[in-house]
Amino acid sequence: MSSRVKKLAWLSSLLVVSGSAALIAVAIVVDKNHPLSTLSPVGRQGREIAELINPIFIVAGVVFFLVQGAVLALWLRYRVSGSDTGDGEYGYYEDEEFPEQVHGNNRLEIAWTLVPTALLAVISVFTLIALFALDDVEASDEDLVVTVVGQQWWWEYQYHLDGDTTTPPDFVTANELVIPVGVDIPLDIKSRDVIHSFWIPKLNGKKDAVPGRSHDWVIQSEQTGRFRGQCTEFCGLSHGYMKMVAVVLTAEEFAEWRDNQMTPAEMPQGGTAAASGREIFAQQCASCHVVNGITSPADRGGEGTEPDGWDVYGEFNGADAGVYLDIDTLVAGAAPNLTHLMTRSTFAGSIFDLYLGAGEHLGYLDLPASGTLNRGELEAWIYNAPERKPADADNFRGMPSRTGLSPKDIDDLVAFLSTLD
Ligand code: HEC
Ligand SMILES: [Cu+2]
Repeated sequence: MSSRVKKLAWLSSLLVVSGSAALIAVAIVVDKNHPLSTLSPVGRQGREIAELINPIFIVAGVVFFLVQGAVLALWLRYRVSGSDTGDGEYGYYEDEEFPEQVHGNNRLEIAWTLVPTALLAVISVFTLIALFALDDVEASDEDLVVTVVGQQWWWEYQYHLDGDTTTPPDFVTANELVIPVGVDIPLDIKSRDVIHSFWIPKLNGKKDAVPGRSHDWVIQSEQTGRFRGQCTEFCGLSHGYMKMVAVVLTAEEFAEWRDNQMTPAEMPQGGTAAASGREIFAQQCASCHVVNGITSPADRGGEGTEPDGWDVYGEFNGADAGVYLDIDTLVAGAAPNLTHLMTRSTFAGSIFDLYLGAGEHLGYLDLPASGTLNRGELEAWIYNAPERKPADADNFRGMPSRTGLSPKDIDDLVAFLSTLD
């Protein structure tokens, strides 16, 4: 064997060994406290997944060490170790010392076929049991079904309090999926444009949002709190910024939140900053955003007519186009419903906090009254959203910039938005 080949052999063995060591290190330090960790579930379905991962990981770990150990042992045992011949080549066999050459070994081959087959068969039984358990809905008094609509690059939630997803929703919100604790909430997952995937790791696994289809899923949490999620199907430019939060409230808090979400916004009093903000909103924002009780069908081009961009959105709405073109459904089809913007703790695909230090310190329902508005971020967003989050507003993806607004316009707009609690 030439010394070059030998060096290569050394190098590759080294790579295998250090690579394995690195993998083990990663596996050991996997951060259970990470907000997106599946290894510290708080929901029934999430636990189901973790209980499957742990034993399989142990079995896979044993197999890993056995195989790597065998590779190492064979390498050490049959390593070429002749003496230097002085001509720059060393470590080759003389013909008579060549190890005995064998071909085929039935017993070994049958063993290494049967053992993995048996292992995988056992794993698949448990996997199937878990898979069925994941979208199985436990009966409860709650009729609520939430239609989750993914789109580039944020999530919309349409609440159907009677569980009937074929009728218009009772109210619509964005980015933060609010649910009561301890109850299975069925989800009906859809997409308006491309394939996305809905994933709140601590509560359940991933479920794809596919245009033209409706996927059933269910979510449950045994604890109150805020749990982070992330779109996990690459969906273009701002895919990485397409996040969401599941907010789990007690039954009483949930009822309070729900009743508030159903109340339309009130017109600001004349002469205030909020009132002039509302006027700017009607001109600059209401073609996309709905504020129940304040924006009107005329803002979006009037009933029966298709405002600019509707054809585009209608097309992407696919089978659901009729629903979104119906002004009474509260859904603009293009932008988050802002009726209760101030009740959310995050905005723009949950990448910005709407309140400073929210989540850790304040109760969710106290945010509008006692939270400190993240004013700088909100103003920057209104002025030039594509700079804060890459988007393609010319093609109706994301929010356009409004750099024509004066500082006073922005102040007024924020004053108006602040009334939306
Ligand atoms: C062409 C349609 C369009 C117009 C016009 C528009 N927006 Fe938006 N807006 C969007 C879209 C789409 C999003 C979601 C963007 C994202 O999260 O990536 C959004 C997000 C927002 C959000 C964050 C909402 C949330 O819950 O995440 C606020 C606040 C907002 N817009 C305010 C305004 C204001 C104020 C105006 C007028 C100055 C305006 N928008 C004009 C389309 C529009
Ligand atoms: Cu996505």
